[in-house]
Amino acid sequence: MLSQIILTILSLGSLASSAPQVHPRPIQEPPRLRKEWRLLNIIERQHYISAIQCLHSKPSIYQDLVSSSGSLFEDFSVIHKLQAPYIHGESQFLPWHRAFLWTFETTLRNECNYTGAQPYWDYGHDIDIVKTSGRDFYSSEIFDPVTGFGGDGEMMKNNDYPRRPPNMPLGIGGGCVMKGPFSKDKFKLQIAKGDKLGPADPRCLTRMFNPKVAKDWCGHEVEEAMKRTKSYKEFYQNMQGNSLDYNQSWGLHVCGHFSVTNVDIFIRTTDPLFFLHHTNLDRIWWEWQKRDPKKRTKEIDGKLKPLPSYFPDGDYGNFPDEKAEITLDWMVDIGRFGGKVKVADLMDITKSPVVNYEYSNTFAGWDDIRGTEKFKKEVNRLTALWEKWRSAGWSHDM
Ligand SMILES: [Cu+2]
Repeated sequence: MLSQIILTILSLGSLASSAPQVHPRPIQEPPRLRKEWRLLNIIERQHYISAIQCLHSKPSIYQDLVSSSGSLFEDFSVIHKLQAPYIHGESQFLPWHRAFLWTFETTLRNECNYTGAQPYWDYGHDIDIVKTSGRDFYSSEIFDPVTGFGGDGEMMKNNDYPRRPPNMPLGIGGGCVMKGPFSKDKFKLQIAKGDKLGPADPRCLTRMFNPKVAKDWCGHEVEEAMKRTKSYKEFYQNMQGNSLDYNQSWGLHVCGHFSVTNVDIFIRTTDPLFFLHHTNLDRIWWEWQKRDPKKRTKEIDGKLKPLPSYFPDGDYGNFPDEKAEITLDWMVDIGRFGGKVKVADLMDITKSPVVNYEYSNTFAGWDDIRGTEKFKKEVNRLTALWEKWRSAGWSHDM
């Protein structure tokens, strides 16, 4: 299967594309400002969710290659699925996903008249609230059934899954998402699971909340530790679990996925929260780069071949070469939507010839007061406000 996928990847360039590629950067546009989900107003939140639903209503352009893809939205799972073993647990993880997110955001705008930017989910904010006010992580606004992505999946008797990382506790749920815009009556998926290309596998979106992963790995102290790392190598390895050994450390990447959702790495993109989580990782990479911009907008290294713990049964053939390291000239491949993009062109998000965006500051000022009385007051004020809006059926204009 994998050698077939490799051939597929290598031949992608020669296939005719029926979707416009998203680069070069639309220079006439101002930089897109990516905000934290909670800093979007209710209307903006609904526009984003409608844009995802719109993308999911448009026919796939990948069915000749992956017969199970049911929509343009699932085509993004195709791109991710075909390359999953080459873009996780190794050095192109960050630039690849940066280009992927830019392509997704641009496609929402081009195909579905979305006018905003890709939002991110700062789960560290939720952990702050958990620790300060005692509120449950899963009563976060992000899981609201009306203004957010809905909550957990139905409780399953057996929710174990193949290749569960050692020491990873079982989550709660595992069945179809029960409420909100992506529940089983409103959101139907069909892309084949794992590295399979077909046949279509009609089903719902499932979720499995995992409070232990959230508590241990989603907090701001993990983000802060990441930002203190000195080299790109250390940074990308920490983000994906220290030494890539799940027994020692899961890291922020695992936190965002396993605290909530899909454990199948090939099709994680089927949960729209994927895009908010990965945008958060991209934000943290950018913040790390900004601490020493001269050096870190040029700094890229590390092996292209993933460490074995990511894909223990993966057969890599000769691609990529065992010892090959990423360089600024390496091309990331975003398939029929994004084409091939040079890593050098992805390193500085404000000066890139391809991407053009910035991040708004998350809950400005919070970093300075965390742990103080003032902080506690602010958390309680926001929590009360949100509860009030929610119980009023969101009738207030935020
Ligand atoms: Cu990924």
